[in-house]
Amino acid sequence: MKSFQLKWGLPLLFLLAAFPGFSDSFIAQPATDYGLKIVGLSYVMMVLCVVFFLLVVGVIAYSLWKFRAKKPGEEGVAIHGHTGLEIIWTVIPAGIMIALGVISTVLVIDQLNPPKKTLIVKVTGYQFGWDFEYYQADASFDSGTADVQTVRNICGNPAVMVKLKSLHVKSTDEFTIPNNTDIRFLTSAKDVIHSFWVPEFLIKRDMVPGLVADFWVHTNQVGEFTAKCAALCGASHGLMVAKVHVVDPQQFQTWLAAQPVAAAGSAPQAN
Ligand SMILES: [Cu+2]
Repeated sequence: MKSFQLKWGLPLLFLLAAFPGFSDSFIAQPATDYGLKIVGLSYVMMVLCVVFFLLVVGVIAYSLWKFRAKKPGEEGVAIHGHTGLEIIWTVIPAGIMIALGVISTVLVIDQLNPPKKTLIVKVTGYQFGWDFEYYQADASFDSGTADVQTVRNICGNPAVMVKLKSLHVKSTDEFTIPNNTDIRFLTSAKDVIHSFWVPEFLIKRDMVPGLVADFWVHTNQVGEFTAKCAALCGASHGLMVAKVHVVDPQQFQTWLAAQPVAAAGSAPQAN
């Protein structure tokens, strides 16, 4: 039974994962443009894995059968070297690896170049909850031309970054963002290392005290999702979940206007 699992378990898992319906349990359905690209790339890699696994195992199985010793004591056919084949099975995998590397690099670089105008949501993790602050660049400030570190540092500087609202209340367990909008998340932590993860965004950032890490997404789906802390951060780590409401932009403005402003001086200082 064990050998059956070893032989067939993994390829079976790959095959099942290639079906979109079944793969929901492995990879979340993307709710952002970036998520779509990541899932697309994952499927391309998955299909390549399955194809090459079957190809290699198929050739091995065929060779075992074809070139077997047919009678007791008889030697199997000994074959050594085939320059043409060796070139093919070196060049093709190398080409695929380079192509996947280039595509992955493009996706990484994409994260380093957020659009010029984004809604900025600063998320601060603490034991055991989240603080959410909303910022928008002042009209005179072009966040697209400022380097990443500058944008990370300017939150809270009213000269360039307008704080729209702070949802700093103990145990904030939900927040709202607009659909069809470029949103830049700046993440940090107050006490220990946390990790901000919304599975449907297909991107995750570790939240380290004293550092601000960012990522950006373009939301493309209205719905309710769950933000989770993805770093074991203490006894009540499991309670660090927050509902994410992605709503129409007009609805977002209404929601934001209705939020009470956090008391002065209570805003978290994480960076
Ligand atoms: Cu945590």
